[in-house]
Amino acid sequence: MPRALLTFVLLILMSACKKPSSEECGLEKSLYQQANFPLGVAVDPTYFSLPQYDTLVSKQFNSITPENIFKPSYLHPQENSFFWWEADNLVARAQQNKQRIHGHTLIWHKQLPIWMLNYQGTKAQWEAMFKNHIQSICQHFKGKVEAWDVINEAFNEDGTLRNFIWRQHLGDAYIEKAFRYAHEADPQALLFYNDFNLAYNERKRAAVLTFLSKLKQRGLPIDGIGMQMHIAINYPSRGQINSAIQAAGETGLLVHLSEVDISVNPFNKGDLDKEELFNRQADVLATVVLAYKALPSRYQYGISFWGLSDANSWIRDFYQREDYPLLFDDFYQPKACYCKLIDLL
Ligand code: 9MR
Repeated sequence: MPRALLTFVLLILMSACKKPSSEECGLEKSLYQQANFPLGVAVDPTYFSLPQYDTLVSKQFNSITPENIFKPSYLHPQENSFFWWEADNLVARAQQNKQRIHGHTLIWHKQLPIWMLNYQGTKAQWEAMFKNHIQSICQHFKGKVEAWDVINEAFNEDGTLRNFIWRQHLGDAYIEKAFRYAHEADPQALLFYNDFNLAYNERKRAAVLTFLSKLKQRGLPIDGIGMQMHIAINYPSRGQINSAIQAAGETGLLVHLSEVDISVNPFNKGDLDKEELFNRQADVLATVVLAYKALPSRYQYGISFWGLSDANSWIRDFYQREDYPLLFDDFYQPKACYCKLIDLL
C-alpha cells in the first residue's frame, strides 16, 4: 500500500477509535481561570503531603472550604482553649495561593466538642458561652476568612427547626443571635446559612427559603445561602435542580453551591459500568452548572466541591459503599465531569 494511503487509513482508524470529547481532556486548563465565579473545593490538610493533591488544589480552585478543621470540635476543643495551629496553616497556604477561605462552620449539631455537649449553666451562661464561641473564632480569622457558614443544617426534613443544644438552651432565636454575634465580631465577613437536600426536598426548601427571606427583610446581617448539593445521578430531577437554584436566587441572597458531589451508586449496587455512570454524572453536573450560570452574576458566590478526588470523599466511609462522586478519580486524573465542567464554564 502506498505510504500516503497507509497514513490516511491509519488516521481514519485512529479517529474512529477516539473517545467521546467529554472524556478527552487533560489538566492544562484551570477550572477557576475558565469561570466567571469562584470555584472551590473542601480540603483535608493531611492530603497536602500528596503532590498530586497539592497541585490540583492550588491550580484548579480559587476558593477553599476546610472540610473539618474549622468545626467546633476542632477549633474549640476545651471550654477555655482554642486550637488554631492547623487552621492557621491552611489559611497561610490559601493566602499564598491567593485563594479565598470559606469558613465552615460556626454552629452545627454535629462535631461538637464533648465539653459543649455536657455544659451546665443558666440560660445566661449558655448564651455567653455561645457568643464567646462565635466571636472568638470570627475575631481570630478577621480579615482572613472571607465568609462563614454561620449556621449549618438547622432544619429537619419536614421543614421544622432541629432540636439540639443551642435551640434547647437559647430558643429559636439562637439563629438570629448567631448572625448578629458573627457580624459584630467581623463586620466585613459574608455570613451564610448552609443546608442539604434543598433541591430534592421541596418542603424543606420552602421552609428554609421563607425563613431566610424573612430574616433578610428584617435587616439581619445574612448575606448568603449555601445549597450543599450532595446529589446523585438519579435524583433530584433536572426540574428540581433548576427550580431549587432559581428559587435560591430569588431570595436576593448570594448563592453558594457549597458541597457539590454526585453519587453514581446511591443504591449500593455491584458490578458498576463506570464509563456509563461517569457520563451520566457529567450530565447531572451540566444541569447544575447551567442552572447556576443562569443566576444573575451578583448572586454567584461560587460552586464548591465536597472533596477533590473520589479517594477523598466522605461518601465511601459514611455509607460504606463503592462510589465515585467527585471530579477526579482515585489517581487524581480528571473524570468526564471535570471535562464537561471545563467545557461549560
Ligand atoms: O466530609 C465531612 C466528613 O469528613 C465528616 O466525617 C462529617 C462529620 O459529620 O462531616 C462531613 O462534612 C459534612 C459537612 O460538614 C456538612 N454537610 C454534610 C457533609 C457530609 O456529611
